[in-house]
Amino acid sequence: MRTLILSDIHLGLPEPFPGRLGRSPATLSPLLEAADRVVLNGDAADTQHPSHRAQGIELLEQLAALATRKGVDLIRISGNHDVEETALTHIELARGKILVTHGHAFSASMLPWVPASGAMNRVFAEALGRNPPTVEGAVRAANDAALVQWSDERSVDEPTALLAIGLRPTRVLSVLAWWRKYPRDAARFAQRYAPSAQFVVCGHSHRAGAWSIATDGGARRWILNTGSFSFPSRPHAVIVTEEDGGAGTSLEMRRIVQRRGGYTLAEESRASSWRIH
Ligand SMILES: [Mn+2]
Repeated sequence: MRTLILSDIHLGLPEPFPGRLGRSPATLSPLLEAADRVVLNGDAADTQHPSHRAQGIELLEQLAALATRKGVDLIRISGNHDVEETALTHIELARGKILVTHGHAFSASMLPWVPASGAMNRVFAEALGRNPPTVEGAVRAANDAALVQWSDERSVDEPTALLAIGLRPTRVLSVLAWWRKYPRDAARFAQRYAPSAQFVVCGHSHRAGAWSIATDGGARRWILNTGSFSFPSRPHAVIVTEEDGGAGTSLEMRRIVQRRGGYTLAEESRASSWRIH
């Protein structure tokens, strides 16, 4: 069984940067051929964005139909841009050794630079206190908080928010600090809610990479972040291969490149592969 994990595709959001392929079922099609099942690990489409939701929902439905035609299982995990009842909060692979979740629940503040951040953090803290102390409880609390952003007119427009960051150096610093601590937050989240997870596969921060993190008094964990399809990030995929009969599981992290008008996996990289026995 081969599982391909992608995140932060943001279907429905316009791509204003030249040289980037648009994100559509057609351009994503080659990736659907790379696995038996594809996990959309959050922010697959902007289904909560007041002005992009119709387009996001339509493209997502087309992608699901394409996956069905190709015989690929498509699994959806909620992100903060696509909070929905029908999406999962997370999945576990290799008997709990791999946790796959979007990542907006990792820290007390999911987007410290947006104007609604204070209100979002309050809703998150309150829901965390009410929900069971599980991955699902924590992600559901983050989902409640995420919805606050989409009801705040000042917060919905991401490019405007990015511009605002650029105009205010203190905000740049807050984003950089948040980026820096994000892998550690992910490791702490796993330590607390999914202690048997040796790997956390996430997205959300739009910063792709692999980090090995030791939490205080806890085990060392790999945090694998698949980045984003939107500018300025570079999209990556994590491929999990579970061998028949439970002999072992391997993980691989690959860049996604633009080739012949579509998105496709880059050549194998030996530096970014792991094995679980
Ligand atoms: Mn996100």
